[in-house]
Amino acid sequence: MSQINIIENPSELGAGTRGASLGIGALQVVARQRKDDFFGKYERFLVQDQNDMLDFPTVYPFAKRIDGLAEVYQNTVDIVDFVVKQNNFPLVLSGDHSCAAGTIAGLKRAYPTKRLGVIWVDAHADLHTPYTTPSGNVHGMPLSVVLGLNNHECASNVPNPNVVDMWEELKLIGGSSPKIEINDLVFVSVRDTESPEDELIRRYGIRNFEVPEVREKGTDIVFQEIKNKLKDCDLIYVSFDVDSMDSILVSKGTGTPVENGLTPEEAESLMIQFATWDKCCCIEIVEINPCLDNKVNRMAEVAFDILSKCVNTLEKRL
Ligand SMILES: [Mn+2]
Repeated sequence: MSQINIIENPSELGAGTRGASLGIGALQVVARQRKDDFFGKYERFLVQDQNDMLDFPTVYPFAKRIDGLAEVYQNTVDIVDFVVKQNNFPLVLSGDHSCAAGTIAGLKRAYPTKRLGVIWVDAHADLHTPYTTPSGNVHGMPLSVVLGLNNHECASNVPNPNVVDMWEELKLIGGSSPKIEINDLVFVSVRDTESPEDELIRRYGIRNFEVPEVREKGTDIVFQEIKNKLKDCDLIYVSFDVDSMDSILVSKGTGTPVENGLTPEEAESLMIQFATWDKCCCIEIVEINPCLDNKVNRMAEVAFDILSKCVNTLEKRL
């Protein structure tokens, strides 16, 4: 019988504001305040971060600290692969969302022949590339890494040849590229995008369950529709960026807070249902930033509630 393993990846190299590396600690504070043994009862693995690179300027403005991210991804791949090969379930707690491309690379290494579907619960589409990024922050690019996209059609930047090489290498970490098919990606709650991303969403017809649709149909129907959309996938990875939730209802304790998001109840209901799905092989939660929280540690409290209920559901299933 398989067990949950916690993988902690505190990398925040991809974020534009500082503090996402403290998100895991913020969750731990909540667990301890509630005398919940969440962090004590599962085996835990720590990804080696490269956050000391943040003490120096980056020389790659269109993919900031991409050199350090390659190392983080390699380490993530090894750990995810190890956990899966022990027949355990990787529950990944990460800093910024760039970490997710390393997790997906690890899943692909562990399951090279399986068709992997991705449910991306996020305010953002994370479909930028070094050619299109307005900020250079790689947490806006992880889906392009795993989809193998460049989006030259919408290019506004000319990254230097070193970055081009590193970007192509990043896509190959974990074995092959692309790691997922674009039809096997579903967005939930994406509502803050830029035109190069909108163009990709249009070009490929990426399905986005926007907040009004989730509210109107209800989370049960949305889950059934997602299941149907991804029915040909063998395995499903769920990436939960806490900025998918409404920044007014929850808090601003995340790198890029956005209003008009999911309620905590909607997010929880969806995440629990994803956890019931036998194809769900990995769940990751990202972008909790206690340094930015305008309500003390509220984002971590809400995220911990969701995480605990997901874990209860997983335990019944595994
Ligand atoms: Mn994100």
